[in-house]
Amino acid sequence: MSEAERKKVIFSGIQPTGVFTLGNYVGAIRNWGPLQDEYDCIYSIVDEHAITVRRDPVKFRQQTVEGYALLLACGIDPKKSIAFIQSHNPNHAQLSWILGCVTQFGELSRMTQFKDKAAKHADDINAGLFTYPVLMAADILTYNADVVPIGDDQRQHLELARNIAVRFNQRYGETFTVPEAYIPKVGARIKSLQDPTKKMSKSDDNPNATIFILDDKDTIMRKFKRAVTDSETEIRYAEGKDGINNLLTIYSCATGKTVQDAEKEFSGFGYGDFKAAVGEAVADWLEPVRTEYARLMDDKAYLKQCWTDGAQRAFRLSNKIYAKACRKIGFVDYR
Ligand code: AQP
Repeated sequence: MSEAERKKVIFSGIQPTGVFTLGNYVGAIRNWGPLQDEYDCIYSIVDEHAITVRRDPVKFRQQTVEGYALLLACGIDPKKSIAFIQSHNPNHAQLSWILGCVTQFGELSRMTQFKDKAAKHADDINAGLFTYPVLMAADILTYNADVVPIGDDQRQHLELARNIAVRFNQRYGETFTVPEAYIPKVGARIKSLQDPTKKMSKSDDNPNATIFILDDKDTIMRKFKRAVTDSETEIRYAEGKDGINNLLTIYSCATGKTVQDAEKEFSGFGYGDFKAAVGEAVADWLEPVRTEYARLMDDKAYLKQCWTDGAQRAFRLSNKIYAKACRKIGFVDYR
């Protein structure tokens, strides 16, 4: 197949650290489904990344199965795309070791996620937390992915993956594709409903801060009702109005309307009515995901069949690139 005929390759992943949030959905996963026709897509539940924080094994195994079901419920078709669990393909961890040897300590020390997570988990600043971005580079480079759809918080990690690819290629000869980030224009960083200067996160201690994509309508309405806004009365997107900006962004993503149209629609409304309208829109938007998730969780045999098939396809595909990297670096061939 000529280079012009080859479909571009997409890789992206999400950690099975709990039910996905509205932030994960808006910033990442809702974009993954529509890309499946145009690209060769590889989507992963990245369980190896998740163990950088200590987890209860029983709960973690359950969350990984749930995460996989959520991936499919969000529109990933395991026939069109490769949908698999990261630890089922050993090439990620193996390549990560090689890439770690072309990554500088100083580069990893500058990663803001490491600094944030190290502060949050001060009693367990393990080496995995530090080398997390190298594993992420391996996830992407082992498939020679061209494009990586991510939220804005992953921009710095993606930039590092690009630098690692360039450095390896310069040192050992052309091996890896240098990936491009695909970051949505609207909704790249959905903020906490309780502190709209912070990103919405799965592990926020405040249950009202985060919308989980399996929340029922009453819960969604209640959380939006309590969302922190400001002391003004005007619904417009402006500097210093983080809470309202976040709600306008969410409404725009849930309805497909622009932020400007949303501002016009709610001109003259009170904050209370606006919050209720955002809640309604989000609940309606997420309803099909909840229904499909319940259906999939009733058919574990099907899920297992999908992730087994996904693992085999992911392994086959990544093997070629991993073997090439081994050759280039000077490892003795045994195949
Ligand atoms: N708030 C967000 N807005 C937009 N995009 C987001 N993403 C995450 N949060 C937002 C994007 O979702 C993808 C998967 O992210 P992840 O697996 O790294 O998980 P996470 O939710 O980002 O992890 P947390 O919240 O940091 O986990 P906890 O709370 O367990 O520590 C990525 O593409 C990310 O950009």
